[in-house]
Amino acid sequence: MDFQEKIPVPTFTHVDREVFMREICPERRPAVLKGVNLGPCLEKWTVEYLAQRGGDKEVKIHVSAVPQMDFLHKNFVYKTLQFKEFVKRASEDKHTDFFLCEDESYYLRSLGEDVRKEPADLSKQFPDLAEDFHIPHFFEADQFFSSVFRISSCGLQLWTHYDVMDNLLAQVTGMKRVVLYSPQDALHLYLSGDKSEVLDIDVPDLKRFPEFVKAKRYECVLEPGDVLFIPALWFHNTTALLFGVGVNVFWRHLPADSYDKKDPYGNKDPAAATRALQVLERALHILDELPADYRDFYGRRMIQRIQKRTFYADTSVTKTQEDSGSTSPTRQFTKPG
Ligand SMILES: O=C(O)CCC(=O)C(=O)O
Repeated sequence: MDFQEKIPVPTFTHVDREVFMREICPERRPAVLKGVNLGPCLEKWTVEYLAQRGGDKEVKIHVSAVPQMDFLHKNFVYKTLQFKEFVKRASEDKHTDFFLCEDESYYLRSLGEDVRKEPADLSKQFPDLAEDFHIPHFFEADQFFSSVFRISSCGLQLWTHYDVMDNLLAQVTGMKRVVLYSPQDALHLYLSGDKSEVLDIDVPDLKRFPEFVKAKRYECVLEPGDVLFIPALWFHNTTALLFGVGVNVFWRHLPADSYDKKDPYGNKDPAAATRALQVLERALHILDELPADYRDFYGRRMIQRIQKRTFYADTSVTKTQEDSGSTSPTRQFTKPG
């Protein structure tokens, strides 16, 4: 991995709600928080304890013959197991009971009761375990969106994706490598919806993905008790270095009505972004009325207009007198009246 420099994610200790809200959250950059009080889960959550307290609740899991899950070629299957059986299998390297092969990998991203409508909430789906996990209240109670179990076999790698809400990823047991990329590197990540098509981020196919080298790679290894702040829109790719249990907590940091109302995962684009993308599609259809050389010319002008109007700082665009409209992007946003 010598094509990209690894930038360490900064670590903070003794972070309380005030410090988080004043110094960390407004920076809109990932941060590893150490020493946050996560409750007795840190001592209690052994495989045996989890199996006993989580019991026979059925969970829908990802199962894959290889540890690197590939959403493009769907190299995994969805299966249902009782939580206690799932935890047992995820914690072992070789299985006597299996779906695909004896060394298959398991991953749980827990879901809400009605998976299409309700976000996951540990206190509803796993009340006996939820009481061991203290959610760090670094946001207002009414901003809370979901709390999600992330339980992975050793080696399990989850593809690079972004979510649209702020998120704390708490590592309770095990260790996890997390690689992050800034939203400003979106154009270097070969996106397909909310996911990057570059699956092997350590040995990428640079013939297919030449721009990937330009993406700045931020990296950290989470140990038990560590909490990673993943700001909305930051891309993240996780690899479990050991079997491990994590919980992530999403909250709405934009006004509640900015979000898609039918989004139990917290990964649908905000309503205004969806509308803007739909309008862009319409604009592109209108350009189809023109010959190719005109489409090219007006397409370039549209790109320039978008860059000037939306990018924080853009040194790659030559500023011209062409656009006399407001050009300074701002962190404030205006909601439609
Ligand atoms: O921990 C993981 O495996 C994935 C975490 C994740 O995707 C998230 O925190 O949004």
